[in-house]
Amino acid sequence: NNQLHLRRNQSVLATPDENPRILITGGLGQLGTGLAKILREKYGKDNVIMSDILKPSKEVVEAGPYIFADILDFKCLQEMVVTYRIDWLIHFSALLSAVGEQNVPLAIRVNIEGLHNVMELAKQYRLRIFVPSTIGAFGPESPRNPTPNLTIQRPKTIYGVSKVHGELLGEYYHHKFGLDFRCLRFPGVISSDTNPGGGTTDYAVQIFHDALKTRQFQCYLKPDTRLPMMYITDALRSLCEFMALPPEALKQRTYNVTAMSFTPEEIVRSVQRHVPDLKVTYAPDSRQQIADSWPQVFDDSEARAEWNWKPQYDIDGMVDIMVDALRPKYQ
Ligand code: AKB
Repeated sequence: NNQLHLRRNQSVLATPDENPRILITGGLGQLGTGLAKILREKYGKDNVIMSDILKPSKEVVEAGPYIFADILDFKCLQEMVVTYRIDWLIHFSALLSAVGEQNVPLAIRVNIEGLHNVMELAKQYRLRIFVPSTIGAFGPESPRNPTPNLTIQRPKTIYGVSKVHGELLGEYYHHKFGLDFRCLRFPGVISSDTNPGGGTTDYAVQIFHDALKTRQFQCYLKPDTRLPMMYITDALRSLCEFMALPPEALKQRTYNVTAMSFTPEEIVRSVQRHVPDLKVTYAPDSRQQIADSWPQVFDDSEARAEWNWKPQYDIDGMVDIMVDALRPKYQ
């Protein structure tokens, strides 16, 4: 009954000819700024509201609407959804894998309580909601090479546990209340203009800064640790394509997406094509154990088959563009 009621309301409220108004939480993280840029080009500057608890730069404020939003404050979120007449919510606020292990209570509050707030809000106001998941939602018992869309998920980090919870709760709300929940499981994302923070895959971004700045890089993972990765342009495009699909085009609500898989040794070789005198040492720390429990190769064949997902960047293509983008900064 609930579902029928919701569906009926949705058809009354739907405004398919108008651009959606979109709220991005955790907008100042690695993915938010780039995503806002693409969505603003597509749907209009004022239709994309960025939010975070951080003080924004001048560029962020000039690029379009930016407001303070604490995802732990339900009333504040509710007020924003009503005031800006939000249709889609993109929920990026989260503590990543390595930093989550340093502060488990905070990770539980942000990643789980915060998620409960946005899910409830999306249900109440019939929002289309996107919550990213991750390769970190798998664990040592999952098949690791390749890791299929549907398999055992017993993650060993609080980040992974919170992401599995998000996947399951979103799918439950979809099934029970007709909520338009959408979720992509991302691999490590590599970007030049915004940095990741507190993840296990961050070494694959740091290497570019250190290689160009000092010609030296110390890697916190062993040379043969294989992990799935993706260049940010591919990651953001997968998200935009996925969000634009009509609900009836989705056979499921959670998909693996990826572009490549490499080890530290392999990315070092690729970077050395540009920085031949790069020297690398290896000093594995607690992040090694996390990486050893994650997928090595991610199987995204269902996203490819069901909504034509196709990445454009392989390892060398990604390295070329990263070096081009960052070289001027260190010259
Ligand atoms: C992390 O390393 O925690 C993230 C992820 C793969 O989800 N980059």
